[in-house]
Amino acid sequence: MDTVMPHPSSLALLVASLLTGCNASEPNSTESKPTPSDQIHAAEQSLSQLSEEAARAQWIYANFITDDTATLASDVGRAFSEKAVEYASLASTLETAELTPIEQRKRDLLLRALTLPAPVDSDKSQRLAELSTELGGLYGKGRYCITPEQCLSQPQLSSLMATSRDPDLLKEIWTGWREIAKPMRPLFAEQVTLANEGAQALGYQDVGELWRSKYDMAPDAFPVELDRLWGQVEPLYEALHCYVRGELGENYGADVVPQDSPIPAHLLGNMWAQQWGHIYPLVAPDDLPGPGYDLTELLAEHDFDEIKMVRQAEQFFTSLGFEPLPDTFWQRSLFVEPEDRDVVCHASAWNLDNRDDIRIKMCIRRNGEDFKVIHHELGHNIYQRAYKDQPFLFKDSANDGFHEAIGDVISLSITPSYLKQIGLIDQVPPAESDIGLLLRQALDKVAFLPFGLMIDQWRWQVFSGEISADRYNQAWWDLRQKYQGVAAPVARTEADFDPGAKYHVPGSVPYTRYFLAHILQFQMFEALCEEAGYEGPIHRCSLYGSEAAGTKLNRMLEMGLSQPWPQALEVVTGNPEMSGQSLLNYFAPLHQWLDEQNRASGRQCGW
Ligand code: X8Z
Ligand code: ZN
Repeated sequence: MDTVMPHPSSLALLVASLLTGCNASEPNSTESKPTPSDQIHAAEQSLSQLSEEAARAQWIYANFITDDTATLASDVGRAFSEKAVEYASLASTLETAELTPIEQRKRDLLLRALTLPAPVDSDKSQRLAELSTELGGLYGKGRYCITPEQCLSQPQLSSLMATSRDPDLLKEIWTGWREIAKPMRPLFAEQVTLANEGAQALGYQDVGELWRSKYDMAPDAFPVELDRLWGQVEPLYEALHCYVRGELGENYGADVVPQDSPIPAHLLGNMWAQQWGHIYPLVAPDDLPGPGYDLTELLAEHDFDEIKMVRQAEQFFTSLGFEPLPDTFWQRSLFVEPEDRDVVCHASAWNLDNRDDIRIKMCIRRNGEDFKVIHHELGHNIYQRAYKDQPFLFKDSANDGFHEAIGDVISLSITPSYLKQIGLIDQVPPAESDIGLLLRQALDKVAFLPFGLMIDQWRWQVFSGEISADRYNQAWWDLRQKYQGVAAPVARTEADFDPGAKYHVPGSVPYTRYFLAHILQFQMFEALCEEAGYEGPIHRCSLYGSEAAGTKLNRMLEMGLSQPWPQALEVVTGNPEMSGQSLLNYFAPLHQWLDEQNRASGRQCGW
């Protein structure tokens, strides 16, 4: 959602669209022509000043969705995007031989900073801005009414998906939520056409190629790299899928969960079947010694309200040596879903002034899932604050997967020993319970992998025209089946627009970042555990209290986007390559156990 509704955790990308023709460097001024170096510098200064205004307009809209705030956000978005395109064009003409290496990197960043570039035609540019704002608003305002009196918001519906075991109710909620997306379809199709026009004017084949160009490698090499990573972890996913389908079949019956077909998507405890942790009690064998506690229940028993949950997460970061969050964080964040207005509830982290005005915006539910999401969001904030002294164009993560990984590295540390240290449990469960803990973790982290991959596989093909507008939904479910092995529980048609029911599609937030984050977080976690002096099975490690790990992590965070990502990764892991091996190490005992279970039950895996 960058140009109009910037993804807040990558503010630099958003505000790259704020580049203005600052007087000293007007591109078409003929007298005393500024040097390329001056132009980069002027652009950066200008950006830095204007970013605050942009972020505030977006913050207000996302916290108070009305026609008026939509118009204001859209106007600001349009202005940004037009300027960004103007400056990206300028950057492409700059004589690179005259630039220092740092300036060359900044020039390259200007060229690829946008997410949805505005077309040159001003009517079209205005329309693109309106479309992006409207799509974001449709998602934020989305409700499903289970009775005429009871209309539920997205977080409320997600709670039901997590806790209900009634397949009919689950199916109703699953289908009902997707009604919000139907009106998005023509708007989305128009957005694709206009943004592609903008991307082509900048020399990209389409928006997908622009998105793939942001990883310090040729855009064509990036999908190959993704295939390599997915190939490493795919066998583990297939073993988990096989096991879960078998157990769900035992629970719901083979008529509801056929054992040779994809799993019906409404039975996995999550609106999008992207993380399956909520069905742990359903799929864990009765005789498996599990964790012996449930994080949601622990939080309730210890009177954790929304603020206390955030305080506890903050305390994890301070235990690593990071500064406490500023007072303004507590005064200005949104923690609780307001009853009297529409907000974008999907959790996000913001930096409003590119310095210390960091905030989160989240409709926190008092459960274990949101406790982890809070750590995820604070990871964004801590990163933003760590790179605040970088020049403006380097105020971002090494690549977008890094931004998404940091808070998750911390929440991997929410182990039994950590919960004991902070007084939530009295005893650390014995080693025999590790399989239960790992299963619980894999249902979230391993199940997510193909979902993290397929969303942009779909979008890249949409942008390239390979998927035309009359096949949006069919192609979506083809990819859901291919990667995840899940299927819609009711027949879908092209009157539906199921991709629109996932926040990041109407929000125009690229999604491959989350796949990368799920690989990277295990690499970083493994390396930081070693730095902390931890010895033992990696899934039992907690970084809590390790200033050594915090110091090393911070060294990478403060680099921001100043170096290509392999150099940043090397600072923490000693290895400049992404690898699924750490994730495999973490889950190795579970992988073996899943294979044994599947073999013993004579299950036919695959779909
Ligand atoms: O969108 C998010 C974060 C905000 S950046 C809450 N996540 C993805 C999602 O919810 O779909 C985190 C994991 C995946
Ligand atoms: Zn995030």
